[in-house]
Amino acid sequence: MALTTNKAILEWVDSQVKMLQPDEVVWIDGSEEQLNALRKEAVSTGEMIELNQEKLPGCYLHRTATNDVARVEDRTFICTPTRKEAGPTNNWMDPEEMYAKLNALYDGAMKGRTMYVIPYSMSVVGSPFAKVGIEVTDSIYVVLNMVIMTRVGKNVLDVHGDNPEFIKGTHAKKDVNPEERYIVQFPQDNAICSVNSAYGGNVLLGKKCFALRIASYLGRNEGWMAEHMLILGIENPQGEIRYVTAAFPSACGKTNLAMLIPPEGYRKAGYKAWCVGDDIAWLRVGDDGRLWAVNPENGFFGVAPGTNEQSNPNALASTRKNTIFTNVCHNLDDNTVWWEKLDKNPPTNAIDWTGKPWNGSVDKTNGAHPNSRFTAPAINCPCISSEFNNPQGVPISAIIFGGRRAKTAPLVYQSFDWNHGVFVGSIMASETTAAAAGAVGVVRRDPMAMLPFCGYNMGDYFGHWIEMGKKIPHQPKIFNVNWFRTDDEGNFIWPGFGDNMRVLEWILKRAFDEIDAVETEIGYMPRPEDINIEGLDDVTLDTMKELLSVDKEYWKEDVENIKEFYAKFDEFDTLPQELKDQLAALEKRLG
Ligand code: GTP
Ligand code: SPV
Ligand code: MN
Repeated sequence: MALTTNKAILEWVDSQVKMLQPDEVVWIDGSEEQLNALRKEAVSTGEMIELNQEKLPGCYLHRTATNDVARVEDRTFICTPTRKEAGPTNNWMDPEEMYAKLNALYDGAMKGRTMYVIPYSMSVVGSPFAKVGIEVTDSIYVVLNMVIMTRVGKNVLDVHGDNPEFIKGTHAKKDVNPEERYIVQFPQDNAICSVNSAYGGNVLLGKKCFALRIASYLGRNEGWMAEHMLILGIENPQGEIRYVTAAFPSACGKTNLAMLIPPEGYRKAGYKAWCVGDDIAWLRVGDDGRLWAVNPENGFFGVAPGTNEQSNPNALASTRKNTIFTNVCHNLDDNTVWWEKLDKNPPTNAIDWTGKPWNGSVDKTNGAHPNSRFTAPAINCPCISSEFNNPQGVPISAIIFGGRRAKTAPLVYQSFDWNHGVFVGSIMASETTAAAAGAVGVVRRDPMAMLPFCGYNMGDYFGHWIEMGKKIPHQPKIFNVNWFRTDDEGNFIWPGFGDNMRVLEWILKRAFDEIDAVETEIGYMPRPEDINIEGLDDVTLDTMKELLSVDKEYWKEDVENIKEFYAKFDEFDTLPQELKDQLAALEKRLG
């Protein structure tokens, strides 16, 4: 039975039923009863495996098809009336042509199946900044993940009333044929279409498709920003909490930094860290002239491999109940889960992520897929911020960009000002990871970590950043970090994880004008002795000198590469003059 009398929603759901022709339509009201029935059904069909309910209460395992394990950027489209609006970095197709293609794929796609109608809110239900979406899907896995990742249920519709505005999301699993897989955004229509996938970012339409691609488009029109950023609060011994956001590309450390545990010396002194978000931030200028951030999500869709008691105990703790694991290794001995680097004892009697028997003591293959994930409720996180459900969000003092760079980028530097900071974000580059299908470890430019997520012309997106700067009387300072510098043997030099607190301390001091810096060609930098290395065994002042060194030859090479990247925007001439000037100034400083 429909859970609303909202005409616009009912009409749209009707149109979906006509097209997809499901046998049955079920509205998701968000009740535990209904969800429990769905869990039972998914277990009975083998879609999900119920894990050891003593060790992992409320936890389930799901395996996707082996060809459906990551976002598919080459099959992701922004369909705007003109190619110029989508810009040179997005795949584009004429909306009419794309709708025709999708309608053919969707025609009767749910025959013999049930269509679930998921009403959900991104951000706190009914808050002035929340936005409502309806996703229809034929996958229980999608329903149960959306319930964790967003705010789902009848109350969303009740609060929404007759409001005709909502984001339409259509997902049909079909037979997950990669040749006919499409992830499509129609920004002008507030519509998202996904077909032939059942994996994460491709099908949990509230996440990348809505909260980044569609929201970035809305943000530009409405004067706010949707960014691929974590939100973190650092509490000092005086009890004052200062907040930062950080944009790193997929699988480059957002969840880890967002849940950081300060090193022992800091904890003893009284420092604490609070997680507000680990992947997406919606940013607005507050009445007080500061930039405020909310996390529109309600859970974490985090990378499992590498998560352990040392690297990220808060993430691990978050996954101990009411969590869905996707494509991890199934330990048959005690019906639990395992992934690479969870501990040094891989199970010997297990099923790997592909569904085959696996023995960790002899098999050289991965037990878990490198992009295997956990979907965990945010409230599970021991360090979740008390502001997590504050509809106003938190005020941001620093914006941090970063990526995986073996050599070029130093551990940390600060931009000279806002526009230079936008430039620093626009020239971000990082080695690709398993979060997206395709080659891993190739350096590519990924401005603001938004290359796969910007819902319109990225040149205009840079322009929006510059315009926003003018509207923020108390601008956050902008920084760049690189946790991934390597030595000649390819080992990471910086210990990373909790020790990143040492770099955050410098960043926050700079944000509040509490410490001087060295002016260099690329920006302001700490003196090597300005980063606290007390208690670190393997890091000396010489290590810090190396981590903070800037090789001008690498940077001159980088400038050539940036020019090539920027040249992409010549076609529609959307690159702001401010960024062209910044690049020329950098080249001049490098000599
Ligand atoms: P998405 O969810 O894809 O957006 O990824 P993310 O940015 O949240 O990345 P996440 O924190 O899950 O980290 C991904 C990988 O980077 C994991 O394998 C981590 O172990 C590794 N990693 C994270 N932080 C650090 C760090 O400070 N140093 C090093 N060397 N590795 C790190
Ligand atoms: C990312 O790839 O940046 C993720 C995972 O956070 S997904 O939801 O698949 O996009
Ligand atoms: Mn992400």
